[in-house]
Amino acid sequence: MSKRPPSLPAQAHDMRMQMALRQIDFGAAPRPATAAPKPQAPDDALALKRRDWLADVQERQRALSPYASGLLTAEHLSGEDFLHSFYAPGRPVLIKGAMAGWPALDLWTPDYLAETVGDAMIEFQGDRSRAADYELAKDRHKMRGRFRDFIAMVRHGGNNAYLTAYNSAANGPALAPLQADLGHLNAYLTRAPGMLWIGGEGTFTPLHFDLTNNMLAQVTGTKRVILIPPSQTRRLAHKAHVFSEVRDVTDEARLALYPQARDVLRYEVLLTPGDLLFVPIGWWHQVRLESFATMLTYTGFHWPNVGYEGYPAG
Ligand SMILES: O=C(O)CCC(=O)C(=O)O
Repeated sequence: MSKRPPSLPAQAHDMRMQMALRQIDFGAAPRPATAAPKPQAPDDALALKRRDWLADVQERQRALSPYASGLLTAEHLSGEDFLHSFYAPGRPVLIKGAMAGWPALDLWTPDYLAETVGDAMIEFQGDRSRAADYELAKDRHKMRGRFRDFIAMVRHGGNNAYLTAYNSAANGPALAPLQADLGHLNAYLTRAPGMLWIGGEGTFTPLHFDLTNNMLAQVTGTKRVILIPPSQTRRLAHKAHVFSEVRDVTDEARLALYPQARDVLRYEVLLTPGDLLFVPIGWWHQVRLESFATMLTYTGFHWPNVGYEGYPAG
């Protein structure tokens, strides 16, 4: 008689796997993050080459599985699944349906916004057509005006004026009447308010990454977002702060200047009303408005979100 145990059904195999993972401490409390590593010495070229080599090898390995690479779309994503599959691994995801029922989705037209906020004074980013570095030199472009006039300026398109997350600290009281039109995303986020973006067709945010994890919540209109994993950084001429000299990976003129960016690994998403896009810390992104658009960026996740501490800004 054979001594071999009978083969296990698939479920039992799963259970064994889970037990094994527990034994190697999978269920233990997370270890505190180690201190930020010292920045690389600028002359440590070999170390940088080795790091880039590993990033390429790992990206090729991820490409073996559609579950491990690519941009997934999810519906009915629980907070726990979001944490384990996306937030903790630092992987973007497009979440559909989570904003269903938010009154803003029906209400936020340019006319409604202008009527609701009226002549309250707001801060926005202006005069952007004058200088290509309008994101890097944010402070130089801060302007003030009546909200109604701002809407009149952006409703017909152009990249000259944009109300951005950077202006949100100054705009809290003026924009407060819009709060009642927003719902909550309790599975992923605390009740900390989001930061509002309002702009017209053709508005463009150049390629950069953020020092926090961000949840983008599209309310009105459409935005085309290009996402590029951190593994591609060496192709993106990363010099000033969190910006890429390439600026726009769809612009032939820029690609002619930075040809290494032509074959960068990238994902493209069209954000439509009611979509959430999770953009993990360090993921490059550029955004183009394809119509008048309003969106909120949230950073108040239920889990730590403090990557900016210790960033070697240069
Ligand atoms: O929507 C935009 O123009 C830019 C959004 C963005 O970069 C962000 O929220 O991190």
